[in-house]
This record gives sequence, C-alpha cells and structure tokens, in this order.
Amino acid sequence: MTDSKPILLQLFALPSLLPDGQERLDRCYRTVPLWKAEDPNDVMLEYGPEVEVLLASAFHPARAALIDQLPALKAICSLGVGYDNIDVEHAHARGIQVSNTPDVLNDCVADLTWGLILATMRQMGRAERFVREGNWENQLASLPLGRRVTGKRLGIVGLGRVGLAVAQRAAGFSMDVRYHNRKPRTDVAWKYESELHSLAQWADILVIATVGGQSTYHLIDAKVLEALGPEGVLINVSRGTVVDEKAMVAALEQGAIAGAGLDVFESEPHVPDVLKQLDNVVLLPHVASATLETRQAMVNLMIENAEAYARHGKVLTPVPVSL
Ligand code: 8YV
Repeated sequence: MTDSKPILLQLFALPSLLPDGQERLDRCYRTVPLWKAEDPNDVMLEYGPEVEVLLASAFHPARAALIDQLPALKAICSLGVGYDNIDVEHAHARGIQVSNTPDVLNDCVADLTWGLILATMRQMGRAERFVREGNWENQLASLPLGRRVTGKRLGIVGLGRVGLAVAQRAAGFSMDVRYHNRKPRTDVAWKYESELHSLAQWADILVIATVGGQSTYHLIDAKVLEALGPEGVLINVSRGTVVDEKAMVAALEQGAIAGAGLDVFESEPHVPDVLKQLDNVVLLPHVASATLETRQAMVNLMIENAEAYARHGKVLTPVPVSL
C-alpha cells in the first residue's frame, strides 16, 4: 500500500524543543528532510513535483526559484514572524498560502530590545569587557560615564505587534513615546509622527521594529541618522536591511550618532569588522526571540500551521495577501 499522505519538504532539522514535534509532522505528512540529503538535487528530482507543503525559516528562505521547482506546492509554513525570507507575492500569485509565527515572540523581542537600550546607553558591554580584561584592577584604566535611560524620549519606527510591546514597557522608565508608521494607529495614545525625519530629530533613542524587505530597504539612511544626532542612539531588532549599514558605521565613527544596539545586520552572519572595533555599539547575533519558551511557541505554531493545512486545507496564521 502506498502512503497517501501529502509530502512536506523540510529545509532544516526541526529544533529539538518539543518532544513530539517531528512526530506531529510525520502523522500528517510524508516528510522529506532535504537537509539530510547528500545530493539535494536528487531529492528535488524525486519529490519536488509532489511537494505540497514547505517549511522555511529566516535562514532557510523560500525564494521564487525554489517555489518554481515545486509545481504542486500549496502552503509554505515559516518559522519566524518576519517573512522577507519568502517571495510572498510570487507564492500568492500561484495561490500558495504562506504562514508565519506572529505574536508568540512579541514579549521576548521587546524584552531584548530593552536589554539593548540599557546595554547601549549604560555601556554594559564595554563595562563587562573592562572587568574581563582585568582593567578594573588597573589603577590607570577608567570607563567613561554612560547615559541615563529613565525619562528619555523613545521613538519607535514600526508600531506593530513588537513595537507596541516595546512602547508599553517604556512606562516603567517614565519615557515619552512617539512613533512612525505608514498610517497612525487608532488604538494608542502615543503621538504619531508622519515624518520619519521628525521622529528621529525628536527622539533620544530610535528603535527600529518595522518589517524587513523591499518596502523598508535602507529606510534609515544618512539623513535620518543625522536627524537622530550626536546624542541619539539607534536600536535595531527588525532586519539589518532597514538600516543603511555603511551610513550607520560612518555616523558611529564620526560621532554623528552616539551609539547603536544591534541584533540584526545587513548580511548575517557577517558583521563588518569596523563595527566590532567600535566601543559605542552593542552587537548581538540575531537572538531577540531566542528564549526556550518563545522558540518552543514558535516551533509549535509553525507545526500547528502545517497541521491545520493537512486537516482543513487552511493555515492558521496566514501572511496577508497584499492588494
Ligand atoms: C528568528 C526572526 O530568529 O521571527 C523572526 O522574524 O527574525 C527571529 O525570531 C528567526 O525567524 C528564526 O527563523
């Protein structure tokens, strides 16, 4: 008897965070582990024509070229809220559903954003290196003073789910918050700035929490950084491509901005050497959602999307179709 279950192509090994994660997929699908294949081309030749569901992630993209190799594809289930890793319009044009993992990571990404704000303003990375390098015991060495966080002005670029969670936490720091979106939100009291430039000029700390992809490519350019000014700090937890990295490095080197806290970079995992030499930056390897609880919830939601497609033909948390 042949297995009549639909085929699901796995580009990566399921993170072993849930005891029954792979089992749940195997119950609904014939799973094909492309990541295990000695020659992925052979696997694509054998199974490609029949693959109905594809698992993707930020580090395992589903670009048009791959989608085109899968003529029977009906759903792409991605691990992560961002979907700049997927050619969504191309998929939608073929009637392929795309799902992401929204909401479950809001709190942890917002927590880490505050970690970056505090670490950058208070120079915690530099202070920690100071201790590790034995400089505290060296009478000649001293650390420059950091900057106070409480009471500062917080500008948020992209008041979506994550931006909102960041803004809510600002109350604990007695901060005034303003934001820039394409459109003002009707459900928040914070002041909307229709011009990104004005927001940057007003803010002491500018947090980037917007979507990645073409629509926001290099949104934060030399002019915005100049507006943020020599006392201003940039925090990016969105996508590296939203910031013109060269312009940011120049601004940091020349003191056009005071510092930056970065969880994302333009071509990860590459971090420009020049950034690593700067003391006014905090550099993290894209870990904003990387807690046990959140990653479990993300993997679970990705699997739930695949299960929902297998059972009812519809994913649970679809990426909206752009009009
Ligand atoms: C993950 C992220 O690191 O959700 C996102 O968009 O960037 C992060 O939470 C990544 O997606 C894991 O695949």
